[in-house]
Amino acid sequence: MAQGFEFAKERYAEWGVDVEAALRRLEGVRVSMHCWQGDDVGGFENPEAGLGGGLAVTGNAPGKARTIDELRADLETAFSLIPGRHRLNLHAIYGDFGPRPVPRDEIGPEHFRSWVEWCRERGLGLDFNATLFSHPLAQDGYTLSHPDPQVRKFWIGHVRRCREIASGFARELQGGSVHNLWIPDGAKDDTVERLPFRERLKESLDAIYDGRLDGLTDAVESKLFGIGSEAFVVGSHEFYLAYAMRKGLVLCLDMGHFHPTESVADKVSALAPFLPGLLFHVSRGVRWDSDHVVTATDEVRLLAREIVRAGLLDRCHLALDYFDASINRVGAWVIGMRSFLRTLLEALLEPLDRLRQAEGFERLALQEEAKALPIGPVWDEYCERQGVPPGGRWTAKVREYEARVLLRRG
Ligand code: RNT
Ligand code: ZN
Repeated sequence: MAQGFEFAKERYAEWGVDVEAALRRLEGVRVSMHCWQGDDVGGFENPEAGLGGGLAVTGNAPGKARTIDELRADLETAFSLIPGRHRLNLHAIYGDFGPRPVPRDEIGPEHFRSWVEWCRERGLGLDFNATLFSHPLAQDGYTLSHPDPQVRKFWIGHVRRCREIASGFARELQGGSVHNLWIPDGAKDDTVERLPFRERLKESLDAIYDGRLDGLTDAVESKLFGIGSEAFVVGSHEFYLAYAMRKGLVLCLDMGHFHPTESVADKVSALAPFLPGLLFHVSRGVRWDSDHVVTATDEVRLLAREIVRAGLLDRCHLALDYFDASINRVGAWVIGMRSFLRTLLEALLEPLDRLRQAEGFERLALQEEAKALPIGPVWDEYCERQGVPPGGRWTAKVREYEARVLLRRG
């Protein structure tokens, strides 16, 4: 047993918190870990093609995964250091395509069969994302809202196939599957036309979401700005909020996709009464939408708390979204997953009954005192029970993997 666990349990009990119940809840939480941290959003379609869509990865830490086998080995190492059973989040460019290139509007379940097997063997769920960037037909900045109907048709075909593929994941694996759509469409500088782009996007989405697919959760992701789309983003928050409400889709909120002083946590209760569910891309924007590795920042802790306080854990899909190549990429995954899970544990350990009963200054006072409750030993105990190293001991494993595998990749 982790040192101090019994003591911590008693402290929480004094505040009316059942630690064992919190640990059981945490065990049921499945976070979707994004494959793209492992290879700087490269994928296996055409690894030479540069990253597009205004996404940027900085850094050149050695050992980037170059093949599907390398990415799987890295994922496996990361998952072995993360407590609990989780999900994998794939982008369409991560298919097992074989030697011949497959056009994006021709990809199918066969290109993801080996991923399904890989996940099944490891008890992982699988989520999916259409890839509408890093492609010649996305180069001029527009995809589903493109003025050329042929370009729109190509991308509609791609996303329709992606939904089918994800629905297949839901049939084959536990826990359904989320397909999330994010597109790069927008303009670097002041545009004359805005409405026609949004009308075309709406029309394209109607052609994509023309019916429900079994086990599939459809999510759409908005953005405020991107590199190269500073002046105009077709798929803005208002656009997708309206669309999701009308079609009953899940709305994806990426923590880097809002004005810096906007609270994503506050949006949870504002949106939940109107939408079937919410998907979060947990990310860390440093001064801008920089996609830094997730850490236990106030924003993330507030989000976790709000989801738990509002009793929405079961209606929320939780996913990570960041890409950092300046540090060991496996370490980057583990830091983000462990930090986020720990913020969820912190939220599950909140003395909610006491806080709800408190009034006036006491409400604030108790919230402050509760911040000093001893979560450390409870987290360590959870890690030990889940068979992963507690505390900071996991970093040695990543160092060892770096020396044995990553540094030998050349
Ligand atoms: C881009 C969005 C999107 C991507 C991934 C790779 O700003 O956040 O979710 O990060 O699809
Ligand atoms: Zn995102």
